[in-house]
Amino acid sequence: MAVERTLSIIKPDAVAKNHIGEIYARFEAAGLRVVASKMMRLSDVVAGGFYAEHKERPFFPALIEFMTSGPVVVQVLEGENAVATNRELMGATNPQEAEAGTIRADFASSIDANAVHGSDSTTSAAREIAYFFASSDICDRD
Ligand code: RTP
Ligand code: MG
Repeated sequence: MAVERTLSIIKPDAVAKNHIGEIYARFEAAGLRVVASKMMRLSDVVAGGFYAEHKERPFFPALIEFMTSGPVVVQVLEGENAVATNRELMGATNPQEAEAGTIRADFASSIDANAVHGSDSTTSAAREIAYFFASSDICDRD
């Protein structure tokens, strides 16, 4: 198995509900390491650039409004198969379809307020990590 990195965002709903620590605990229990992390408020421009692939979708305005509605915590996770491991921990986009025990099943309330983002491929991960972090922000532990 390959050691990968993935970009994770704890979205405004989960930050507002004080679930940062519980979500970090799930990453760590699954063997993922936090190797970079910051709390920030996304502007319309930053959120729009991050989700540029969805610009033409009907849900785009609601997505940007939600992602800019409060602070988020952005982190780089590192570990074996980090992209797929994190997507498994997150569960389905719609929390009503998410498997029991996943982050979205336990902490999300709707398809908009769905607690976390995770990169969907290693290609997306590379783009998304570079979008938020300089390579000097990422802390290897060896
Ligand atoms: P994310 O990018 O945030 O990790 O979520 P995802 O891969 O599971 O889902 P994606 O298709 O990339 O959609 C990005 C976010 O847009 C919202 N969405 N709403 N109303 C809808 O049909 C709809 N579809 C997507 C969700 O909040 C989703 O997380
Ligand atoms: Mg996505």
